[in-house]
Amino acid sequence: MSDSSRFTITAALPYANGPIHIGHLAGVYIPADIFARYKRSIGADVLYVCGSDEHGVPITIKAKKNNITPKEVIDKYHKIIEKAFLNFGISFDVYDRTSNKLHHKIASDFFKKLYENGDFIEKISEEYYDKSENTFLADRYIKGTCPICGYENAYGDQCEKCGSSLTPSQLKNPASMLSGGALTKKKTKHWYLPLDKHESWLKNWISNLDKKEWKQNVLGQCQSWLSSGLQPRAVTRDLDWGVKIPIKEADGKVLYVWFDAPIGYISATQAWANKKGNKWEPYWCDENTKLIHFIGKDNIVFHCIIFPAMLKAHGDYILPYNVPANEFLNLEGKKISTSRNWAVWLHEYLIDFPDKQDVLRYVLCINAPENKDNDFTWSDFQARNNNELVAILGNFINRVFVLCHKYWGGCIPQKNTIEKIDLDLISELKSKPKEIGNLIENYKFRFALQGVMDLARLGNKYLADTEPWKLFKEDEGKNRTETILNISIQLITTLAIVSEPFIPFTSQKIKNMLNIHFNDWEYAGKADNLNPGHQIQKPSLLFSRIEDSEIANQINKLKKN
Ligand code: B3M
Ligand code: ZN
Repeated sequence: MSDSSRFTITAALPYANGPIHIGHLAGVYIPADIFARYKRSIGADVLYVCGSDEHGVPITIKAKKNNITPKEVIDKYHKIIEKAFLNFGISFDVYDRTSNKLHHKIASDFFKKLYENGDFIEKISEEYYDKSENTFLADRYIKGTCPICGYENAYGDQCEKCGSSLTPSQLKNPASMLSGGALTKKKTKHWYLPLDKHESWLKNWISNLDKKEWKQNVLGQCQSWLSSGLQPRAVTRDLDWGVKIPIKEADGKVLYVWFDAPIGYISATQAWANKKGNKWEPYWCDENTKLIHFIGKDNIVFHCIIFPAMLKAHGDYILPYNVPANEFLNLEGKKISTSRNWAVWLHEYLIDFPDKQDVLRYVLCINAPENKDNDFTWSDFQARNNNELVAILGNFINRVFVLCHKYWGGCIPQKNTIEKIDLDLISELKSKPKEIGNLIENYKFRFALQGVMDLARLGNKYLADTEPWKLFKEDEGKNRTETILNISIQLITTLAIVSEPFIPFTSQKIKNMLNIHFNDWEYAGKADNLNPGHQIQKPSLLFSRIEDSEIANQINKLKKN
């Protein structure tokens, strides 16, 4: 079952203005990681790309608040974020940053090409200006009420509640984030991407039949924008932090962060290629490559409308094949909030649970906000760990290893006469990996992970039904015991492979215990991967119980904020 196709998988570039929390992980990075790991294991050519988004107003606001430079902000958080991803086993092929020279050049050349093609329109308009600060107020420097949904804390470029993409002048009751006071207006010239001119091909493209596998929530948002009519959108800003605009009359202006950030996927790919001595073009210019953007729902318009319009205008690049956006994760019934510190930060989680990366990966996947907003609670986290990872997966594997060591010194026994109950298990063993793979292909990661756990459940049931520890005492029974344990070990081998996309640290531990070095999906489901006589290691602990006191501790910590 080898897959020769090529996938460029991107995960939204996090703003380097703060650390990463569980909402980021659940919404974007874990799903993308599962997809990338699975595709690698079926033999596809995968490039999993990400990096820090280091421009835009979120960065300069943070700098101002802390009385440091934007550069100090990004250097600090880029490191923290990169490390958190690494610690959680997010398997990026490259984690770049948009402050890199190469990115500035690529983004600036991208703009230049569109400019020279005449793909922009130029307009002089009156924009909000803060006299006391002597600066224009773009994007997140302005907050106000969303004209679409009425949310009171919408930004000048976007409402995070309903996802609408906005301009500052659309906001009701706009206020400056800098002085908080009244706003004046001042004339300025900007370059606009005429999205209205792209509307008709975008409509066609979105409603195209082979887009059927797009998620409903994503299609729904796209259709609603397209049906209300697209407007030209400014891609330049009067700011001094960002990618400088490569034309004379735009002195003192930079690219809008949402113009340069998605180009960051391309520059990260080029940075990777330069480092490895590989070609980058196959990942962005080959029609057969599938470009998949993993994002949160607030980024849909940028990845399904604005970036495709930019790519199309440029002409050298493929368009996204799919944009599987997730909804939001809440925490203990409330919206995760950085400003109110209502969040579980990854670097803090690791201090309290240093060896439980996979537990968090597991819980965030099995409960992921795939089709609707979902809630993370510490009590659910504890229950999933104790009742599922410990009691089902860990327990099954441990029992089999203990019996193999007790009866045969860790040597895999042979298979003897096969009975119906064995055949039933073998047939489930054969079919499940295909089911799990199909679910992953369709971005149904929760169901896929349930499929993995179902396999472990089947293993436990098989042991409970056959009771090999009772049989070993009789002569006849010895033969049966051998067969049952041989099949159980084969099942564990499959579990090691199919669990890898979800809980890679555990998968590696199981493979170490089994003394195996392969991870190809094609071996999953086989009942004869390991030969009789193959020596396995003593079992080590895969999961451990989480006590009530540890959970109470986490809840107290949250409530203190
Ligand atoms: N940094 C927005 C966000 O974190 C943005 C994503 C960029 S992806 C090109 O929501
Ligand atoms: Zn809104």
